[in-house]
Amino acid sequence: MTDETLVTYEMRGNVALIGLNRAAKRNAISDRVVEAISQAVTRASSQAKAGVLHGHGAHFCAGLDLAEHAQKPLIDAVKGSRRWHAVFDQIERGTIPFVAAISGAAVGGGFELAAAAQVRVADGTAFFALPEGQRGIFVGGGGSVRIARLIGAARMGDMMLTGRVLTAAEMERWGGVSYVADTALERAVEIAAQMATNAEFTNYAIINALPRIADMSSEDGLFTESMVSSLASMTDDAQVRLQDFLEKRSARVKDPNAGEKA
Ligand code: 1HE
Repeated sequence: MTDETLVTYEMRGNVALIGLNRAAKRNAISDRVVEAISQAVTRASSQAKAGVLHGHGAHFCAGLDLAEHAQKPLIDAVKGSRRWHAVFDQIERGTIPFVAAISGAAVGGGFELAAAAQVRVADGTAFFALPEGQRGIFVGGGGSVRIARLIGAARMGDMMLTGRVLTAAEMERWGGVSYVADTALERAVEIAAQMATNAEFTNYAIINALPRIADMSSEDGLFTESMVSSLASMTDDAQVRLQDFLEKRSARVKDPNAGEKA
């Protein structure tokens, strides 16, 4: 099997769809899958304005390929985990925003992959678990940082200690997904297409400045925010878009309650 078939790549308008394609193994992530994700993300970063991560078949991703992992010497396990970190970092702090479309299992490393995207959409078939405790291993794909920040370290610890499995609705209440939709992939593509219409510099700043500012002291964060916002205002894109608004050529923010007002 070539790496192109382990992970599919499709352009839809200016959105890149990156699909894990090992349905027979529930899209478990082997070393080669990690490299195929990296290649696809690199390609999307130069060709697309937003990306969608999804899984072919019924499941998003069953996590680390346990068959491959069981054979690994300690040093290869460390190198493997560090490679996951580097590749998932390309998604979390790259150049374009990503939406994870979650159907079926988002388990272990699958949830870690979803946590690297900027936005997560799940449908009614989705379920979330961190069964590392039962497998005698630990998260190694960045979950102890990303998932802990997303849902809180206490909830993540609960998932890992008890092995509990959460539905999409439960994970939405915990803040681990932002949207629950009828069809995760369709909704994710819509959201990505919307993001793709934003100013490129602003998207870049959202992706790269927000997580860094979250790691800073308030004082450093506020200073960095002033620098980034001033830079954004200097772009040609900002000048054009601000004029468009002032001269009533662009859409206003839509009031979701407008229909109820009589
Ligand atoms: C796998 C994997 C895998 C399935 N590595 N081969 N992840 C887990 O502990 C989750 C393990 N998987 C499952 O619990 C279930 O497979 C699912 C709930 C996701 C799906 O269940 P089901 O009934 O649809 O499929 P299945 O029959 O369990 O699996 C189908 C095949 O996929 C089967 O192989 P086959 O050769 O017998 O057909 C499974 O062995 C294979 N398969 N999941 C390898 N994960 C960077 S650190 C991250 C740490 C973690 O990710 S820990 C969590 C690992």
